[in-house]
Amino acid sequence: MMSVDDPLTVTCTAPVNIALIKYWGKREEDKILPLNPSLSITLDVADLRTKTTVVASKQFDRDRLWLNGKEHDINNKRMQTCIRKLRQGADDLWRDGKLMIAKEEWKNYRLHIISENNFPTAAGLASSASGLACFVYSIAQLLQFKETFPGELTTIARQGSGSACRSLLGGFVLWESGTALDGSDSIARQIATGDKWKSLRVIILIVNEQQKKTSSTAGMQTSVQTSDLLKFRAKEVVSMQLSRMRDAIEKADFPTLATVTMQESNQFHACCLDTFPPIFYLNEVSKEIIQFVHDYNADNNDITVAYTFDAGPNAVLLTREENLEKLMNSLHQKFGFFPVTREGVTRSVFENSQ
Ligand code: 2P0
Repeated sequence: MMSVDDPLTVTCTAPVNIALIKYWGKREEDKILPLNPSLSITLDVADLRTKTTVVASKQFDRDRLWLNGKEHDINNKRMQTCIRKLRQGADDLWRDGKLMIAKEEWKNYRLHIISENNFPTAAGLASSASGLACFVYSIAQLLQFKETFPGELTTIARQGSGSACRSLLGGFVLWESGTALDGSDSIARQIATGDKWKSLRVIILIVNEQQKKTSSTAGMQTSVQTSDLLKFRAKEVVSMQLSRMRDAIEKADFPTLATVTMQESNQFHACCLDTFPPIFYLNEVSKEIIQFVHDYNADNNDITVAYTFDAGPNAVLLTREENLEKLMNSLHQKFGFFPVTREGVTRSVFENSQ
């Protein structure tokens, strides 16, 4: 039997994804099964990303986790579920004799996980998505995890944080709500690559870097309990908007993509307002940006820019390359700041720098 190197090290990066059709609300809390399907675009991993190094050693006395230089408790339920599921997956490989490493030896290994974001954490910029996607992917690499069905890894990342399942894939990504009780069909899959729409650009306007007051997890729980609008949305609205969006992606129809994106953002924030007590993620600057986008499109007599906001005041704008310079100048004139990033949708997902 081969002996395992000690320490073993894997470093991976995972990108942020931005939801165009929003996930808000779970039908099952423990397995993180969503009320409705969602659809996102994955940003280029070069800009907004999490980088995670996992070191496994027999010299370590326990598993430990550092996030942006500060130690965090790794014994939270979600991370432990992900680690357990990944180890189970590796168990199957051991049974099949596909791993060169003695199973008994693995038991003596402990993990040190060092993770850092190159953007504000928990400010509504999808840090939990890239963070948990990277956490799961890095450990999967270390354990040489092989999927037993397509999308299995996304079902594990989903149990770390719902939106994380979408960050395992590039381009346009659909997260199915699924119907199975065990969550095995609530997977994320790519529905179009970034190449499908090379001219698409994403601009991020940092309005406030502070951590949000209401976490997404807590906020959506209260919404599920109290918002009638959220129930109506999940039942009557999302499937229609999803089909319009998929059609728009297929045809590279920007005005429709933009319209549905803005309507989705607005309905998500309307659900937050319909939650009791209400949740306010947008601030006055966010609202000015919304007004700016509608005025800009009206002045141009065309829909050339869209906004979307997640669980925070920061804006994500979508436009096409040919409109980028003019839009950036207008933004600068109006708000006096330049966006921090402007990325196309790309196919780049992970680099494994082991
Ligand atoms: C989304 N958001 O689709 C929506 C839009 C925020 C607004 O996914 O409880 O951090 O870990 O599953 O994934 C935020 O939710 O929540 C989110 P959990 P998560 O991107």
